[in-house]
Amino acid sequence: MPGFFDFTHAIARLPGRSAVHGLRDGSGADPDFETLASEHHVYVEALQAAGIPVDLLLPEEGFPDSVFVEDAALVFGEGAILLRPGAPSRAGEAALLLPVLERHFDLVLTLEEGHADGGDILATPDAVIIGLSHRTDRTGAESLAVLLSRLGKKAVIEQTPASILHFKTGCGMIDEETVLAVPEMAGCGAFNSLRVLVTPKGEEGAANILRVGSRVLIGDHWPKTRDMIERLGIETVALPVAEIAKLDAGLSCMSLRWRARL
Ligand code: CIR
Repeated sequence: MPGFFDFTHAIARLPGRSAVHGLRDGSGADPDFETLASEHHVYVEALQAAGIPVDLLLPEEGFPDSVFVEDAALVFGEGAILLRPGAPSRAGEAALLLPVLERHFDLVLTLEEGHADGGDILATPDAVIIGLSHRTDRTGAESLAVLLSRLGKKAVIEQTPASILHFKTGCGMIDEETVLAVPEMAGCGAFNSLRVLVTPKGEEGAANILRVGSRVLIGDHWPKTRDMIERLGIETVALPVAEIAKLDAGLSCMSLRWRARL
């Protein structure tokens, strides 16, 4: 029987040259475009190697952060939801995804009020956790919870620690019962029914892993976290993310993934 992470489809968007001007906290250096593009390429190949066909969209130069498709929509076998990204420069990104979502889904719902970024949404087998953050407000979270109920999903609203951009910047699912989390999020109430593994000291940046099929994709400079996951008997795939990380991004944000219903 297919498992929770056995996705059958993914959507990603090639980075445009403008991606180097994407949002970031603070005034860090721009990433190098060629390296960022190669990191994206390796990422898409890793999804394909996990058996997931990727619908690869063309770059959108007018939206530097549009390579991070996860933030503008939510996708499930039951249907898709167009979100309302909380950063003003990203507000138009949801509309860009509408055509591709309409190609893949019979049902596309739209968040009509407030703000919510997909990076703040962690889907677990029991519930969809919505993290309030600098990008996701209570109005957006509550409206989203209503839309999720139309897809048969239970939503739980939680707070993201103020120092963390998105809820999933600080956590990611390792398997159906286990979440990897940074220390500040380890006690999160929404993780009560999950086993929580905490990122080793100095490897907090590793938390945004991506489970696809039987593998966990992880940034390539987090050896202790990688060992911790492999000791559970789970295969890991280490990917280069140094340039993408300069834009406060990790592995989940570069794709939308779902399992189509038969
Ligand atoms: C932003 O600040 O919106 C982008 N530079 C990074 C978005 C990362 N998205 C994610 O973790 N889901």
